[in-house]
Amino acid sequence: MAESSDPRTAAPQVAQLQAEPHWRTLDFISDLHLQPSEPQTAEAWRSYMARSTADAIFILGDLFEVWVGDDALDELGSFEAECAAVLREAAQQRPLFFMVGNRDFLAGDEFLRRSGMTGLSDPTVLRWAGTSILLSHGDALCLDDVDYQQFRAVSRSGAWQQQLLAQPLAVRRAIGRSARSESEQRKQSGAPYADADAQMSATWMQAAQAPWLIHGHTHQPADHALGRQQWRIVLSDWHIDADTRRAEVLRVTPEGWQRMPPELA
Ligand SMILES: [Mn+2]
Repeated sequence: MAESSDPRTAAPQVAQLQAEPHWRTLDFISDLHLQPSEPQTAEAWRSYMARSTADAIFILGDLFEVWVGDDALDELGSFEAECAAVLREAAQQRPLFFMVGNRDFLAGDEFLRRSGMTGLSDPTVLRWAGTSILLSHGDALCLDDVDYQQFRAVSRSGAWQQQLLAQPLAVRRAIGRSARSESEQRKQSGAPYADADAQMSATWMQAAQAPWLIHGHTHQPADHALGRQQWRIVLSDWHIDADTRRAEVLRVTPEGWQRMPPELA
């Protein structure tokens, strides 16, 4: 069948998550790109996690700028260990859900265990309040980024990951730094970024029977109306420093959704 070879029309495997009956307020965040060199972003996130009034928080990928392996948690005083402690504390107040992104896809079971979060596969459909919300990081939808899709296919294989994780932590940290500077160079070169493919998004939503799709990754926060009562909602990245203040929580209740600054969420 010719159609099935086109990824745009191939239905994905969609995992399901049934919401708890008492959940009324759901928060969605992604693309915080937490890193030691951006302390203001990390502090805004820490403060939000400690104070949020949501019934559940969904972190849809790229929480970290880079994740080089769960053994980073064992390094005394590491940034990763500090962040896991913030999560563990917040997870005692409400359930936290985590989906990996393209920067932190090596975050594994040990990270989830230590941070008290439940892992979500990408995509997952959330059945909640009589509706269905499809959740994704969003990178798999950006089909025009052909080089990245090739890297994604290779890097999500168990063999590739085992080979990388067999390297000493210091070597992996160096690999992470060089991948990061490559991506900075690309950003500065002004090369255009791919957006979520419209056909693929529609195929996914149909497969999940979900009128809503929430994703991050593109750093282009917007509410896209796709049809009657159908929405693709793109989360904001977080970037706070001396000149920039970009950070948003998407809060969903049975009445609708709003984008809030993290200090008010
Ligand atoms: Mn991403």
